[in-house]
Amino acid sequence: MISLSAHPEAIDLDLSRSALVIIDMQRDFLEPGGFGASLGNDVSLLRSAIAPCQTLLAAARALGMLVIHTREGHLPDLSDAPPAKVMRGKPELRIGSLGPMGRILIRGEPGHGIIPELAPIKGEIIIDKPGKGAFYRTELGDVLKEQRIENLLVCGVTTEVCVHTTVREGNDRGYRCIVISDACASYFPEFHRVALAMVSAQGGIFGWVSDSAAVVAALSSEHSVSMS
Ligand code: TIU
Repeated sequence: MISLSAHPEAIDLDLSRSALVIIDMQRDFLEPGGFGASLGNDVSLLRSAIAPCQTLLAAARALGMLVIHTREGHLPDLSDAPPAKVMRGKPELRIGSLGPMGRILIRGEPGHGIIPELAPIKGEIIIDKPGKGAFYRTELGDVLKEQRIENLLVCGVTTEVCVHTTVREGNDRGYRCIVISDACASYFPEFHRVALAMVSAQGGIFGWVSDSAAVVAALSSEHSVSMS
């Protein structure tokens, strides 16, 4: 059991009941020519999350903690992509359109892959999800139940979209969700800041917010740590 410093208050975690969940660190969101760029975003804004995610991943691997990577994307025939999601933006840049990294947000295409800096290794779980939340129409709930996981250390992109949706879904399912602030990022820095504030406000209405330094210190020492 460790005590992790967090907002609105420290949280005790049984590491054997905890998983690191890395949300959608895919080329489609972080590299030029993918889905994020097709929506008009500056994808370079997400790169700040890479190094903190690498640090968390290394610490989790060193401890043998369960690691789960998620990927947002759709089947090539778009049968899992509702028209309400597809029919937005410029027709030539929609989900399924051909871009420089293959068809945008389609499973199996180069752009759908996790960035090389955070490539999964053998034994880590990859959850393919058609929605913003990692629980919706995926096996994540079953995996967590089977592994007897109670706590989710959540990082990835984007803070206010897929990280938030997953944390809201997880919170409703009874998981303690701790968002790792510097290991998340948004195309909108203000949304990132406010999204984090929304998680920990009202006594931690959706969960807790910590940072990668606090998590790594807690994981490596298994002692109480304080956030800077
Ligand atoms: N557009 C945006 O901010 N995010 C997404 O569409 N998906 C994820 O957050 N992964």
